[in-house]
Amino acid sequence: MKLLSRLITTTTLATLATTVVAQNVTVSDAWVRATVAGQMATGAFMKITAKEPGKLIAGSSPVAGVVEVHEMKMEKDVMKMAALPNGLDLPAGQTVELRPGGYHIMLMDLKAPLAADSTVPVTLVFQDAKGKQTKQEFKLPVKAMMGGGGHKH
Ligand SMILES: [Cu+2]
Repeated sequence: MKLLSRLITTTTLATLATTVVAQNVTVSDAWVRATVAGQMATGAFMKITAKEPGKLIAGSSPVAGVVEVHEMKMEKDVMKMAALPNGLDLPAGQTVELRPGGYHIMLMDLKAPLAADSTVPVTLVFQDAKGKQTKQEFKLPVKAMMGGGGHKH
């Protein structure tokens, strides 16, 4: 896993807007929640639509020591979140929404606070049905929290 994230970090960076057409996936409405000093984790959210069935299996970012694909759900009235061990399924032609309170990309071990109106590079790793992996970097806009529940570890 360490080696994988190092490989991803050294991948050539592509400058991209928030709406991107990759080989297989389209990402739209992407954003990262701003953080305050001392906050060690935040979430990245977006809509992902895959042309062919695939998975979002991993991510990396220079601003975070660890990036994971997470799921958040209610369990006996308690919000819990956990990494998805097999990645996030992306059925063909269906838009999968990553949003506060649901699936999200977790940025942990943050190296500095993420200020609203800045951008954060995040590389996502997708895997197709044959197991082939593709990486794509996104420049995600940082936005202040818009109401709703917190996102705590
Ligand atoms: Cu999380």
